[in-house]
Amino acid sequence: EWKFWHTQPVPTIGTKTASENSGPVEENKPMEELRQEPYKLPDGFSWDEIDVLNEDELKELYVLLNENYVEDDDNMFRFDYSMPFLRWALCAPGWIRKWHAAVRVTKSRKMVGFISAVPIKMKVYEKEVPMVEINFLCVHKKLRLKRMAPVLIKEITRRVNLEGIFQAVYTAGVVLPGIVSKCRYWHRSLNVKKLVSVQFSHVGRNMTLQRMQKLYRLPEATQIKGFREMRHADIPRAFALLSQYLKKFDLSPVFTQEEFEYLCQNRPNIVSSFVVEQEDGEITDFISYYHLSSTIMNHPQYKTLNACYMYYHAASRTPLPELVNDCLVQAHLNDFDVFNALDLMDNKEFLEKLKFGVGDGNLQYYIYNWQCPQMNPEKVALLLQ
Ligand code: YNC
Ligand code: MG
Repeated sequence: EWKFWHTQPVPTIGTKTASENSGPVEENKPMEELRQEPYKLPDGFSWDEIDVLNEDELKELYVLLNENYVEDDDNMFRFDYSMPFLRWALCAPGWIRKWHAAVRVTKSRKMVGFISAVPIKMKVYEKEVPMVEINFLCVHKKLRLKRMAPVLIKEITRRVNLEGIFQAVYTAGVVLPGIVSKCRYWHRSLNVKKLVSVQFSHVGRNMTLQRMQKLYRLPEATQIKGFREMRHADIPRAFALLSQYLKKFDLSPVFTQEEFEYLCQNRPNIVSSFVVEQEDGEITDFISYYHLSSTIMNHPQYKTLNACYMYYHAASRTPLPELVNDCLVQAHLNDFDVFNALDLMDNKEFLEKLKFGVGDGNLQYYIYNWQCPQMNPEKVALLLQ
């Protein structure tokens, strides 16, 4: 149990940390003590820093993830991150190429493993800490359970430490030592017929498909006066709204306006963002979602589940359920099959009310090399892709 994780600076499973003891598990190492050579891979494999600005290399990463990345518990759906989406997620402000670490078969050059880091400043309780977010850890299906993942994790840690950063934030469906919070996904059906057909949803007892379709029907137009797509000129105000709102949480990013713009501006097929503009021109609310499809693995008719995920938001005037409902209307108009949201931030104010159903499985939030009390999902305000 935890043969690898027990060697890492994370609190052992089950330990409760008092808030006065919050802080690093181990001290930052001086530069001269850091390992200079990459960790050794099994014979026949080598490291490669991939260039995601290069279309061919990005395509290789796309294929690795499309065929081998995260699946649901029943192995029916697998994330299908698009190439532009991956480039967006991996090239957040401050990104460096060394942190896009791939493993290749030395002879054939086939890409069989990947892990990434991008910088992010985090607030954890009262402290602001420069960190990285770790994402897209993937080992080819044929190389599973051979202890390759610990090598990828140690190598990205080494490369991050060499840049002077000693903490990382990440999420995973699996339970590991060092949990900061346990969140859950909720799903709001938009295209009931397709969701039932691909067995994402089921027609319950005492239900019919028709009654279900009626239950989830949405208005054909948004309802809030002044609800519209976010434009470039709205960014300073939306940024101010979000920054203010994020302060009340215990785990939240601290963005610059540049980072906010990079992450939350409208990008076709990647991010959609909206604001509410009052009659006097004031921007009072902001909401966004990102586009992330899944491959439907064994269906004769449907190959892709068009899903979107609620991303950052900040409501100062419009009640949150109304704001999210207009977001659902938009997602439906844009042909998404399902709208997903986590139970973090103030999301419990709308989940049941807007007919979201709880998913199976949790999404755990972790911080590497940091101990602090665990928190409820309501205190978490970090959305990773
Ligand atoms: C996981 N998701 O417990 P023990 S999420 C972390 N995150 O270690 P092997 C994981 N650790 O128990 P496999 C993990 N999954 O012996 C497994 N582990 O201590 C641990 N799946 O390694 C596991 N992507 O190579 C065990 O297992 C050890 O071949 C076993 O590889 C695992 O991106 C994996 O779900 C996940 O591609 C690569 O199953 C593979 O199974 C796979 O024998 C499908 O590994 C895709 C998938 C994970 C998505 C994500 C966040 C990752 C965070 C990693 C931790 C980062 C730490 C911070 C580093 C920077 C620090 C600084 C500064
Ligand atoms: Mg392995």
